[in-house]
Amino acid sequence: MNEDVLLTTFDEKVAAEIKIEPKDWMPADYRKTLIRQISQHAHSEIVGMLPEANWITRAPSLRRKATLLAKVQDEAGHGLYLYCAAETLNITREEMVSQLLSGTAKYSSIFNYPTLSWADMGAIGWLVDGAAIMNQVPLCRASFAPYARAMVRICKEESFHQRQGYEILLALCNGSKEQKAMAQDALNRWWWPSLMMFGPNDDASPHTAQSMKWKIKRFTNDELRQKFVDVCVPQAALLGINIPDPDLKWNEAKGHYDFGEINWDEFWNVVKGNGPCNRERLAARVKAHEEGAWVREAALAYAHKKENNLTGSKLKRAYEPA
Ligand code: BYC
Repeated sequence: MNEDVLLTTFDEKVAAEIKIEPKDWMPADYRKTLIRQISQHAHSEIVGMLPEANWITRAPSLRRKATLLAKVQDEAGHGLYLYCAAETLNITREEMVSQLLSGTAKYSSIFNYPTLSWADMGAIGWLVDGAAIMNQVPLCRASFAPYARAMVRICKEESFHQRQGYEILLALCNGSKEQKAMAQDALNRWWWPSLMMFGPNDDASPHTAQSMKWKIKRFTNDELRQKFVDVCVPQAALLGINIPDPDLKWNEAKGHYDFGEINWDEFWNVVKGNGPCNRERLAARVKAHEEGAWVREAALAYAHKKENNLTGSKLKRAYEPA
């Protein structure tokens, strides 16, 4: 079939909300955009394990430890579903991982900030997972089927993560003066980086317009950021702590909260690799990859052995009398 016909069929499917499967024809740039977004998303899940893993051994109770452990493990699972979804687009896991480890692939800016107190586990669950849900629920309707399918399960788990974080903060805010101050300090440090998770403003976002046309993204970065601010304000009020933004106020005419200007210099600085923890995060991933080499080799050796055994038993069966 000629390329124009294929493109028309593709556009019609997207317009009719028919999902694109890996074996369907797709424009080269659609494939490229998906590989970029899904692999960066997968890397974010994997690197995102590090700031919270930092607190597993220091969780204040066995219940909190078990919950945090389960949450961090869920993030690993999310990374794996996403790498699998990206692999259907004709890129290997090895290629993606090597892009992450060499620093050529991005991952979410948020994971380049340090986790300084136990309250940060609460703030990450509430704000970081909360922002992730806001961004990811619409991705369950992404036009590329394997991405959309992966997002359904991920979102269910993220919603549990968000609640465990909020519950940590609720406990701290109903605790001693010092505990409440810890919660406030965590909100002060995580609020702005959480808003940055949604990416640059729409007028500075090179990919949004096309990704919206392709129905990969269903809302723009600014639309999602606004929804996030709107849901967080009453949640902060319930906790009794203050969002660190003097410009935050209800705008009756818009039916939304106005909020202050994000520090975009800080955002781009972190994205370019110069945030407080970028080097530490990459070094941790490189170390884990190197130390895990024997596991990969053992798994491969086992797979080969099993393959040969299977061939052997099939051969044996073939010669057995009926
Ligand atoms: N950090 O044109 P734009 C999670 C890059 S949650 C770093 O708007 P797009 C988790 C962008 O990649 C976090 N880089 O791009 C939660 C692009 O650079 P390239 C992960 C960012 O793709 C809790 C450039 O800036 N979530 O996993 O249309 C615990 C221009 O941006 C950021 C996802 O990945 C950022 N914050 O929109 C553990 C969700 N923002 O590629 C884990 C899926 C932008 O041209 N991804 N950039 O070099 C998306 O929805 C979209 O990719 C984004 C950006 C909204 C993030």
